Amino acid sequence: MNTRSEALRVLLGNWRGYNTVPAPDLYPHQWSWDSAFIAIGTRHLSPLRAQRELESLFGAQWDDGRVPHIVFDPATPDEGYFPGPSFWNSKSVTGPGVAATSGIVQPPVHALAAWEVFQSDPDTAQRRRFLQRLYPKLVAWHEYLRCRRDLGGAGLVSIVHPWESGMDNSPAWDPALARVRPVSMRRYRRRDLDHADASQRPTDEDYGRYVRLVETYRDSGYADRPEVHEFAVEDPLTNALLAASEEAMAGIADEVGAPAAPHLAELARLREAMVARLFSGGLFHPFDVRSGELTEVGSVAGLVPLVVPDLPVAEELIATATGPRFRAGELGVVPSFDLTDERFDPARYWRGPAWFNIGWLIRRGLLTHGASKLAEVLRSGYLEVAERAGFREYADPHRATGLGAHRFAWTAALTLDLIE
Ligand code: 2M8
Repeated sequence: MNTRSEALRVLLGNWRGYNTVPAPDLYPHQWSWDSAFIAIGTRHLSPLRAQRELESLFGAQWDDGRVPHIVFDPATPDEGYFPGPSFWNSKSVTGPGVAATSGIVQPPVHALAAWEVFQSDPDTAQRRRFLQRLYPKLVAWHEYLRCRRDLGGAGLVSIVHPWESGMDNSPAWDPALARVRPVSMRRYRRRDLDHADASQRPTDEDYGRYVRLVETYRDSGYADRPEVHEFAVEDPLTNALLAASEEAMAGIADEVGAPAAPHLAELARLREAMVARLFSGGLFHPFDVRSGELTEVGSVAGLVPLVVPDLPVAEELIATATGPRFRAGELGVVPSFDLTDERFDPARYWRGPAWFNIGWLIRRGLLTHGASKLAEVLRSGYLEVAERAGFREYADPHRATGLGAHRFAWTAALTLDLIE
């Protein structure tokens, strides 16, 4: 197959006028961090469309600055995805006239994407005042995370639901999630299993806990008081992407005539706090705010801080990435979980399979830190998976078998970016 034209075909097929759905059946709405990765690839197809992708997402931003993790497509019936708009009941907070959304967030990779999109076609962007309009929204978004989500008091962002990590059923969440009482399955119906193989998705027990956490947050009016959150974890990936996005914000600020220095100061502050609080044994780990302990498991989220410029522990991270726990150099892709841990599962979602967005981020981090050989190994490794397996949601890291949804938008978008 011609990988480039197939990737374009997926992006065109999933485009819905203002945004791109991650996968037509399984994920029929707009997802926050998906849109950022999709924009990064779509800029090679149409920089204008890439700008629209981000603009439509920020069009659904809440007054408090949060960018919801799902913006629901009004043309898709409520039961097309669970939990749908009626379950989240976001309009009770945002009021009518605003798009129905979820009330949780996803990792803040948007400023980084906006800066990449701008650079691909500065003329169109300047004519449309793309960055001028987006910059204040990005500032409000980062402020929400910094001010409302520092639940641990260490200057780091806490996620309050595993879905906020983007790595839903990672074993990294198991200990914190175990304290949450699952909602009975009789009270809701999973829709994901209509479209995906149960052995490649989170378990029913996980889902019961995800639903409980949404209900509690929703019933509090989506308040961020610490006592509302049974699950509160400082996630290395979320904080690393915020730091990398602050670097992008410095570039954006320069472009729109705002001071860049506060963004660079914020980047430095986050980097220092992350290393001090989350780094141990060659990897970053999540800090469980409720137990007051680091969860020392080998999630690939712990390698993503490589995207933070001038990271003082980059060499240790690269050694872990290429060592027995992730074997990135041999495999050409990065598994989502420690290969040597008994919980590693090559087919179950975020418990082992390799994902394109994570590979893309780690490759970027390797380039940032001068490890260009390994970066190239990953680039060709992921391209080979796309050629062999098509644009699947994730892949078995050993056999490179494609798994999960077909025609998955960020896989197509990031493949395009790796080709260009
Ligand atoms: C997955 O998450 C959603 C919930 O947000 C789900 O399982 O239904 C994750 O892989 C997440 O990272 C991704 O953004 C989303 C849509 O692709 O799907």
